[in-house]
Amino acid sequence: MSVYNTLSDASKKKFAILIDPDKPSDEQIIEIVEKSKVVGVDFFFVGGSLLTTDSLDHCIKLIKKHCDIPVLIFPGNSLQISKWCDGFLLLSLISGRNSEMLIGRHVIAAPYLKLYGNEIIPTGYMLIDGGCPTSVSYMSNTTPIPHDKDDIAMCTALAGEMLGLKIIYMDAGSGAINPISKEMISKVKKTVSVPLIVGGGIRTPEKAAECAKAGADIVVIGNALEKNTDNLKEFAEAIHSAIDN
Ligand code: 1GP
Repeated sequence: MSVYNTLSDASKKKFAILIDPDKPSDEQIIEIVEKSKVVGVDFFFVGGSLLTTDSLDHCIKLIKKHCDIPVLIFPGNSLQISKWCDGFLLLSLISGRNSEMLIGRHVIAAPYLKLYGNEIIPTGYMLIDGGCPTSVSYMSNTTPIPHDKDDIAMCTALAGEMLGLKIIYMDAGSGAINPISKEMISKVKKTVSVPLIVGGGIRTPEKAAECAKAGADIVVIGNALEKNTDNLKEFAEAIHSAIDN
């Protein structure tokens, strides 16, 4: 089964853990992987707005050595490419108006992605204002969609789907103060037919459940599990048991 087919399987909500390969030690990665196997985490997303070490390959190989959970690259820039991943979220930053993020970086990455034979998932990536400047808004030099402008989010997602993008990722940015509102998630979900990923600033299982119930097909948790994996099981249960409101 392709990674995209797994992402699009609407029979249950999915739980993705974001790992910034710069941050955790090998022991921390192994701990999170072992716990993830027990509770049925669906995906690992690996990447970051800015990597300062040469650890992407190592991180992916370490995860894959310890589990069969698909590892997708969630790239912060065109250097974040690896032949070891199971899938690659080829992000077009459709909430912004920076042509480098819409097509420029893709031109640079495309021959390497072809060489490595990665499964490509064309992704409409939408930044939503999370109440504070985030690394991704600064590094991408784009303005996020305002937190309460549901109509802009809906039309942006719709345009992305019409352009042929296969998945929409709405992100308040890692460490956002305010996660994306359930109203916006719900309206975007009703507007598009492609799968919807939601992440950024989700710190509790209750909030994760709220996002999933509002319509997120895949909920991404990063920071909240980075240093403390105690409630990984609760996150998994909250997401996996959610059904659309
Ligand atoms: C950011 O959606 C991810 O791209 C995860 O965000 O680290 O805030 O959970 P957090």
